[in-house]
Amino acid sequence: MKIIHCADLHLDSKMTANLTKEKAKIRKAELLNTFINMVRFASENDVKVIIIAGDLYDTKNISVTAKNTVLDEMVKHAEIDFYYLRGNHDSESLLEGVQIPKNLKLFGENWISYVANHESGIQQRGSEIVITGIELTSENHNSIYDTLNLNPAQFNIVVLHGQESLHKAENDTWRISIRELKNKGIDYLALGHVHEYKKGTIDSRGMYCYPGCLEGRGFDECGEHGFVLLDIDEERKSFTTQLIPMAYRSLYTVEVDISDCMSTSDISDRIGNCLDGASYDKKSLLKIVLTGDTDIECEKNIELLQKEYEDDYFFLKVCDESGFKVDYEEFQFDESLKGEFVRNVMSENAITEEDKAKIIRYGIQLLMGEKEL
Ligand SMILES: [Mn+2]
Repeated sequence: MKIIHCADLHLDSKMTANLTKEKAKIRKAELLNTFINMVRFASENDVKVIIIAGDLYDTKNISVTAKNTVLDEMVKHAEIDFYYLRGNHDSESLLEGVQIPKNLKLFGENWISYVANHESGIQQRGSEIVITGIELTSENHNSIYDTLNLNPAQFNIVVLHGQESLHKAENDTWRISIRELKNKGIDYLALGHVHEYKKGTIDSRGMYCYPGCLEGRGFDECGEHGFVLLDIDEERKSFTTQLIPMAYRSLYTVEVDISDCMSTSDISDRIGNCLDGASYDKKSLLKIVLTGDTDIECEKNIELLQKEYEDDYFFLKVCDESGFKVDYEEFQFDESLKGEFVRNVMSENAITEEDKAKIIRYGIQLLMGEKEL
């Protein structure tokens, strides 16, 4: 049986951190459309189950569109069972006043187990896939390890939403101890909460996995995003997993070392080389980070660089994290105003080295005739 494991879709995220209102609106629609695409993939590839391991929505106030779209997709695809376990961002409101579709299975504050694809008759042969989950609360998060009871003869998928770690934490509801889940008969632990793809082993039998979010939203969610596809051989109790990229757009942080550049034009060439080498899709969102230390006399106009490249991608911003290097020996015996200025700043003991470099940089820029800094 094929099963999709997704999490952290954060539908209805504001998306305005980097984007204009108009682009944020487009991006919001794309997030929702990627959910539709995932369900379409499931339908076309004979996937029987979609597990949503929390944070389907980003906020409590869900738009009518986002709510309707998710429920309508479920109703339209009666051949797929949806297992939805709520995360720390989800609230009751998705299900308020709506008729729960027959193929939507929910979890609660106590462990609940479902036999996957129950109607198919597979369970009669004693080779069921059982999906078990619990929504963490401040009351239950310490006791879930003792109350979990699985039949080791079955193929066991356990669903949880929280941060994996070795130990549990008394005061942290959203912490999951992998160590305490050892030897419980788990084959696959379907997790949500961590926004990038991550997997590891629980014990000699089982593994845990975070699919990461379905679409990257900010530059802390760079790179490839999608869902995990499990292909389970119920008879042999063996399975494979695979990350299927599904995101419509990707985000990338591109570091560009500008150490020996002397002008905006030099820096632009350097950026151009990096972008050409990586060949990012035009749909991408890019953050160019300038690094390294330039000469204090380097002429550098970030706005111009931004303008030069921003139309080539859906979104691009240039962040200057480069510093300056001051060749003090060069100014030691310089009799010009510049030399005098540098020596004055250098002799100030109350100023940090980093600040000295900045002050010297600004002073030199002014002396060189740059009108606005
Ligand atoms: Mn979460």
